[in-house]
Amino acid sequence: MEQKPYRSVPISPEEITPKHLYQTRRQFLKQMGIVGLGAFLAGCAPGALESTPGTIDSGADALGDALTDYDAVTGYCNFYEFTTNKETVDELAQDFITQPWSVTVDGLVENPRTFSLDELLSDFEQEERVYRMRCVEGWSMVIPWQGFPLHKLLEEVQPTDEARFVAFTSALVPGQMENANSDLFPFPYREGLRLDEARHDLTILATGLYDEPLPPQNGAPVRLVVPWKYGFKSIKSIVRISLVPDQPPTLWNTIAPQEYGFYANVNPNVDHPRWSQATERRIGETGRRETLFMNGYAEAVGSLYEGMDLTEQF
Ligand SMILES: Nc1nc2c(c(=O)[nH]1)N[C@H]1C(S)=C(S)[C@@H](COP(=O)(O)O)O[C@H]1N2
Ligand SMILES: [Mo]
Repeated sequence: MEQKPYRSVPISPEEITPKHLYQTRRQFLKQMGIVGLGAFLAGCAPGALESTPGTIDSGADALGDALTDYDAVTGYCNFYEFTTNKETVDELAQDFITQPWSVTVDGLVENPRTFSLDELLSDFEQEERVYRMRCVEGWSMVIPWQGFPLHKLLEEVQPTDEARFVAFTSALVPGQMENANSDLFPFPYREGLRLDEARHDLTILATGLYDEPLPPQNGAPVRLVVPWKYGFKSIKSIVRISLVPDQPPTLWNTIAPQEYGFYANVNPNVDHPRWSQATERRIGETGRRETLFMNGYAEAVGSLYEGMDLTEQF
């Protein structure tokens, strides 16, 4: 069961470890032979998944999969508002202005509210979550995020009984994003979740990765992470979260509904019309791995989809 074991790691914005310090610390742990121990335990001991959740310090996720290198996590990105070239997003996004920033939460809620970034960082305890990320294109990573469960934000605004879905919108800043006026993509980027998916404890708003504030290319200053769904659901640089009665339109589902379903749960048995989803390339590894149903989180989230035909509602 992967829903409960994540321990809370309170991080105040002042305490964020600069990357070089973090790397020094990891080097030290490595020399001590400590890095990888968590992975070893998780791999061997039955029941270890409960007692040994993935952490940055263990260098692995709850299945014992090694963290993807910082340079790959931040250097190989999808952020189409800037470019469709994964390897130059970091350069093109480096001057993206993320301060001041605010996220408006509105729609079917008792207490509509606009949260400043500072409020998101200080009003919600920041936790560490090490998650696998599986892109619909067939590559994957293991990323240590910092952030907080979306349900904590939803508790603040109190969705009404009519609220059934949550619609998310990314920032769109023409002066700063090269593709902002692209004819190919109807930006702003939009995504959505069913309310029960949004309230699941695995669903987080991420504000950092590898113990540093989110780099622009990874969706600074705040982005969604839904680890059991294809990466495109994990919308970046969010400015608006609206509670709505009906399934909201989303960018990929609007452009190509046969290729990108609204649910987009990772599923090795449902192929993309143009390629198989049975295997994936873990960045940093050679060869391919089997793709896990619900990206390996089925035990935690499977009950959300009881009674649904996942090949029809993909
Ligand atoms: N606003 C916005 N969010 C986005 C995207 C995007 O192009 N624009 N790409 C998505 C896709 S396809 C993936 S796989 C993930 C990639 O996140 P990462 O680059 O931080 O690994 O972000 C998702 N969120
Ligand atoms: Mo993706």
